[in-house]
Amino acid sequence: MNGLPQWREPRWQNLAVPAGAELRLGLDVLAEPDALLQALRAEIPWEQHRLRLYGREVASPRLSCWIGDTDAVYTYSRTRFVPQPWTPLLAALRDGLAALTAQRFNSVLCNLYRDGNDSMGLHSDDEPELGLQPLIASLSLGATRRFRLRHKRDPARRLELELPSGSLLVMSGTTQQEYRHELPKALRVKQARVNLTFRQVVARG
Ligand SMILES: O=C(O)CCC(=O)C(=O)O
Repeated sequence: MNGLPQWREPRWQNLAVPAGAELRLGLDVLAEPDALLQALRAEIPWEQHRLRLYGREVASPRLSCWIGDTDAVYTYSRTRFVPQPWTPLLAALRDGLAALTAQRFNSVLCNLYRDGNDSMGLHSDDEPELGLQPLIASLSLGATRRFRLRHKRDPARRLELELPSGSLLVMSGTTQQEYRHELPKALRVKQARVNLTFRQVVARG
């Protein structure tokens, strides 16, 4: 890949979205997603975060990095993350996504799933510093992985999606208030995947 990411007109999918969730899935939003993944693997200062689960500290099953404006401090899993500075590629992606979604983003949580053993457990992005109805723009690069959404109280309201390389999932409205989401392990998957969730932190965490 030469230089900055090249955007394409998204192909928006028709999704049978359960009540209370607002989701849009755009396919092929980037010209060279796999080359972009390689560039981001090299450019981002990946870390293995420590998470607190059931009173124990465990190593997160993926590599991550919280990047953003200096005041976009974010707390999740009872850990406070001070942002790393924007890299050139992430700043270009942020600006492209702002144009595509008509929303400003001051931060991005980057996750690197090295293969299908890496995962993210069921959670919602409902931290107070994201505001009541956050719009989260989630870009996926590399291996196709399954994404699951489950209502917090009604087990009948659920959705499973495949997120291919170069796809953009936009979550908004009451999705985070009403639903949890996860990226389960997929042991047959040997390739890496990078996921970038662009967010707007509205108050200090
Ligand atoms: O990797 C994914 O698609 C999910 C990421 C996610 O749930 C998050 O960053 O909150």
